[in-house]
Amino acid sequence: MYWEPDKECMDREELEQLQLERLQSTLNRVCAHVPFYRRKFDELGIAPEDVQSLSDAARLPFTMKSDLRDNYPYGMFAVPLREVVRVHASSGTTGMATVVGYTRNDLKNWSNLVARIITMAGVTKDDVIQVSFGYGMFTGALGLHYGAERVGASVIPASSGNTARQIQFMRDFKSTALVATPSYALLLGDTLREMGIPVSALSLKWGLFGSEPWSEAMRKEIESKLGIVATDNYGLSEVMGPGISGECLERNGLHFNEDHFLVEVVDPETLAPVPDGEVGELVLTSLTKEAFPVIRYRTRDLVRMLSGECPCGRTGRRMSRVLGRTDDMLIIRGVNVYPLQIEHVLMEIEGTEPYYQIVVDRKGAMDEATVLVAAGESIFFDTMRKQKEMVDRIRAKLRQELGITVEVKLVERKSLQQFEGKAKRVVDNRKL
Ligand code: DLL
Repeated sequence: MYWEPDKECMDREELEQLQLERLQSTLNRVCAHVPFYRRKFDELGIAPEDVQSLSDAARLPFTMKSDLRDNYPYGMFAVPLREVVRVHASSGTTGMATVVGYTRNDLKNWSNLVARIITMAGVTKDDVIQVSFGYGMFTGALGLHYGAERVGASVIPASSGNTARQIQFMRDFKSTALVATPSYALLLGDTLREMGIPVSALSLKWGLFGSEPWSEAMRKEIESKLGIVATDNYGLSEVMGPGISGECLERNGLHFNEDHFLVEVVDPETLAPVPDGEVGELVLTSLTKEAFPVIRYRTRDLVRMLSGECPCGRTGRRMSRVLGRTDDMLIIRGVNVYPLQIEHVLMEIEGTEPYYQIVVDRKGAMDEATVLVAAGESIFFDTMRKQKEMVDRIRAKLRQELGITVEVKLVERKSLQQFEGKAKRVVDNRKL
């Protein structure tokens, strides 16, 4: 049920007092040990002791990904390297990677927070948990791995790739829980079918998915293909990795581990706070991290804070699933488009599969977008007329949802690039 009930169900007033104390000590730590923060605080004319309430946090400087890059590799560390026992790096798909570090104590907190997420998703020490994230610099695999060991589950460090072998592990080792990206979970489900293995041959019960955006419809698809209950969990390497927030089995939003993170949602343009229920950029401050504390880190992730209590009894506030990223918004002929909007449309259309890619080009002064959609095999045996009908239907729905016309091409799933980790949904040739 709970991993640490006294923390997860803490009285709000008590929690906020704890947050304030921890915030103050974090501010002291960064001002004493991280020149970047000392300079920022000086520029703004604030000192750690000026922060006397949680609302004072709004006066603190923001931290951006570019700040981490400018201080590559160790400039943002608040402890000497001798005290760092682990280093991770973010994928660095755009430019230089960012490097993060953990002290022994940070690792202890991290595995504990992941243990909370795992427990709230239904997994116990009786489960066999297969971690199908790529092991390496990515925080996902080792993060979930140590959290699961902490819970006492039997961990299978399968890593990602070799999909047929993953399924063999699942079957032979009787895995009851799967950890992966949602897109890889879907691929595992489809591969299972192709191999002619019924879901009943597996022992899977739970799926813990995260690290990329996915829709509610995608959840249903994965659940039916793998015969599991699937939950969403969220995190980012710059702030810790997985373990920042996760869904309980009520599945009505992701609970934050607020005793370790101060949560804000701001308007990405004005940086002013947005009220609960409205979409804004998630901003996080670490409250207990020793090696790599971050103050008001702008995650670029767009979320809504949910109000009301959760029947599970946890008092940690909840966020909606991630609705998009401020930097994966495409501007096509002046209109804002999020890849997740396209997923929503495709999931509603019978005969398509939730594998897709958006290719954007510029012809002269004009943007042209093509959505490549995987269609079930049967459509390719149909008449041209039937295929065209389907393309027209998708195009019309996309026009309705996005407000612009895009080209649609039906392709076989295998002709689309397959991903074992985070799926790359957008190919923007305008930036090349
Ligand atoms: O993806 C940490 C993680 C690993 C979280 C495993 C959950 C499970 P990064 O590689 O640094 O860290 O990528 C962080 O991935 O800013 C989001 O844009 C996205 N992301 C992470 N979790 C979710 C989620 C890990 N549940 C970036 N839904 C974040 C949507 C997510 N997007």
